[in-house]
Amino acid sequence: MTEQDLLSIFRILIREFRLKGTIEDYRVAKAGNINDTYFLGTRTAEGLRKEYTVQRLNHRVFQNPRCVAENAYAVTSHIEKKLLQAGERDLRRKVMHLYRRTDGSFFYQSPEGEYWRVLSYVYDSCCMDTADEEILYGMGYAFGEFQKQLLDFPAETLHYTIPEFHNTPRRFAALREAAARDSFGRRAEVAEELAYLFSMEEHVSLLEALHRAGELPLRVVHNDTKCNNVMLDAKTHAPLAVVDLDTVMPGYMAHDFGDAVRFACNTAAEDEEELSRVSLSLSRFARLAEGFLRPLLGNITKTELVTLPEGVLIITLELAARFFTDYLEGDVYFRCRKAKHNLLRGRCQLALAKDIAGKTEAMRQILFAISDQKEI
Ligand code: GN1
Ligand code: MG
Repeated sequence: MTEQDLLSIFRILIREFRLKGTIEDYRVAKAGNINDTYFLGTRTAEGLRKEYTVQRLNHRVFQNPRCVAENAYAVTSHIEKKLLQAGERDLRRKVMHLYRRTDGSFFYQSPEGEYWRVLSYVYDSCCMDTADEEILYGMGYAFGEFQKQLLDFPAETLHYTIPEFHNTPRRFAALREAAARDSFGRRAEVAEELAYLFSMEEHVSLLEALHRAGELPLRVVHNDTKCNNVMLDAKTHAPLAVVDLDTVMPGYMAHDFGDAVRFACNTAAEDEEELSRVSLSLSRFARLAEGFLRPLLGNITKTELVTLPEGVLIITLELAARFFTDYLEGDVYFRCRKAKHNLLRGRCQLALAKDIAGKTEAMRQILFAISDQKEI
């Protein structure tokens, strides 16, 4: 997309969503493997600076944009109500806001069929891909608080914006199918990795099985709890708001906890090529877990607590399977920023999963020690 095209889209969005001011500048958000995100700065006639988040939704991934918007709206309205009841004054920095067009809709569809939307920008904030242990506590707290705010929200009323998103057995089946097709002749290159993944397959149906047995409640789950989805105060680094609500859906708490740990407690980046650098840091785990559990202690079930470490393993195996599937299918889902990016990501997640598999008991002990401070 050329700069001219982008600027003309911004002008249309300013009109359609009744945003204040005219374009002053914009930045492209670097993170994100699915949507295109921009931060748009405007200036009003009175000289006031305004900032907005503008996104082009990937509608090949999110095939029903209306459902994505309805979920985000329902969840943010609920959180907003909670914050107001608690006397929160800084509402706009504590919960994401979705702008509506004059007809009430949340998307502008361009003549090319692209879906554009406008979200609030959390003022004076930053986000981080990696953080020290103090900030990690705050990030865990933000995701725990998000869960807490939604404990009384009827999860079953939410849409599945991506069907079977964290159905890990289904993800493994998709990997097996992609390997059988081998449309790009890449199977041989990942044979060893696939053999390890499939040797772990028996572990990945635990959460579904417990739910079916009536032992694990369905919750409102964020489903993409990378620590860079928590906006922090630019100066104090205190957590402000959880963003990126596209995958909010019914699910299990272990998924949110697991994904947060998978990303933030890895001693390396998500796509680290030097696999000896990849591992799960238990001290980082302890800080993140303390933060996550703090608002939830007393509100979650014993089974939920006990199965949190399995969530870490399952979500890491699942993402490895997803990256390898995309590699086998010719890199059509995740945005690739370098050659063989999905292969590298898959290998990194696999190395992490191997390390995690040997640390589930250690993780559980840490969780017990934290929860001992208060009855679950
Ligand atoms: C995608 O685009 P982003 O970074 O928000 C993906 C997540 C993965 C993540 C891995 C809708 O999230 O599930 O965990 O990449 N989102 C979707 O980095 O598939
Ligand atoms: Mg996301």
